[in-house]
Amino acid sequence: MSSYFKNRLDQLISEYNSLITRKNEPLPSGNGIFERFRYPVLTRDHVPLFWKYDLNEETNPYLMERLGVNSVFNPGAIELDGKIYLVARVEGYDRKSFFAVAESENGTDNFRFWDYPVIMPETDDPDVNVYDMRLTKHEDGWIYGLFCTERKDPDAPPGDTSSAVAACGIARTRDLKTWERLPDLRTRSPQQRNVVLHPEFVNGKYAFYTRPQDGFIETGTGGGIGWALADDIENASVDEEFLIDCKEYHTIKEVKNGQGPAPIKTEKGWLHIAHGVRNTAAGLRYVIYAFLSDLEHPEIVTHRPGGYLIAPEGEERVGDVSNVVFCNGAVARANGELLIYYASSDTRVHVARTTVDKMLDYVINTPEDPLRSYACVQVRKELIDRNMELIKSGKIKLS
Ligand code: M1P
Repeated sequence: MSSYFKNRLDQLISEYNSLITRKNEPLPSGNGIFERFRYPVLTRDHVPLFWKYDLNEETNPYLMERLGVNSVFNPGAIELDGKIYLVARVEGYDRKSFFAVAESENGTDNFRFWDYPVIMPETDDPDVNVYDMRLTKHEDGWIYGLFCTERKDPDAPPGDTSSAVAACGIARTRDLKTWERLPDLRTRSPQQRNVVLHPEFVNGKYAFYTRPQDGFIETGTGGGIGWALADDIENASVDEEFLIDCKEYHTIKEVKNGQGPAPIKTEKGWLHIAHGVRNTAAGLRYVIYAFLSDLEHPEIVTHRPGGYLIAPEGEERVGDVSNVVFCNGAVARANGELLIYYASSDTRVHVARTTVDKMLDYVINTPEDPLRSYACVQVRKELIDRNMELIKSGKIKLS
């Protein structure tokens, strides 16, 4: 082995090992709702060297990257036998995404990819791109992975090489290793993204959170979180789809929104984490929000805290698609801890740590968005009034 090759290999190995063994730590302060962590939990540098480099000096004397990885983001998340698994969206330099499993003992650091990415079978109509898997441990005993499958729009006019059709791909597994691909979900909407399987049967049927939209980018009359039931998962098809959480003028979800992970069952209802998109002069801004729905009727939203839960901050604001945070994976642990995995700017993955109890307090006690500046000031004034009483009575001293 030449000294050049050896030195370069040693350096790559040393950088990789220090990254995947680095301890993560919660950042001080925060807003009392959740805590951020100092480092992202998964980045493109977590991808094993042997996925990118040809390690044979004879065929790669310069030890070049042969198959670069552009980004690692938008993971589904699940806990199995006490370990946390992320099924991440890994995007090659060629812009195609694929899924890969990374595991960690504690869910906040030392995530390590398995040796091989997921080999996701295709249907008769091959996917061009697959991404954003939502994992659901369903009461039927399977673990389902629902994801976006994207293909070129067959009706695109000549010369249009970007129009695409997005649909919901469905696969199931017992171990995250072997995946059985089922037919894509059929709905009346021309496009679907951000489709999520509810963990329980509803009226004996499989229940889906959908995101109907008219175009690939433009949502048109769709764009909110929908709800639909299907008799069968092996040939899933829904007729009626109605919106349970709509996009709304001059809010964090003015342009569109979408369900995040499968909702979490709590004693007070189903806890949902979702993303909302608004327009700005600098382009779209994606934030993460939360809401609660009824235990018996998951399609009925009972609490809608106003505004966002997580918005991009600091380095999170910059990346391939800047000013984006997006969540499609969360894990509620037996000790009450809730780990929310979110990606920033379509580039890397972070964790926010909270508890189910804190989130219930948040969704139940945060005022709804009253939708007008005057009404928002009234809500804030009521808060100030209540606090002023505490301050004036001496029960709270601010200095
Ligand atoms: O680029 C931001 C996000 O855009 C899409 O989300 P939505 O369908 O709500 O617009 C998805 O492609 C998602 O992967 C991406 O993070």
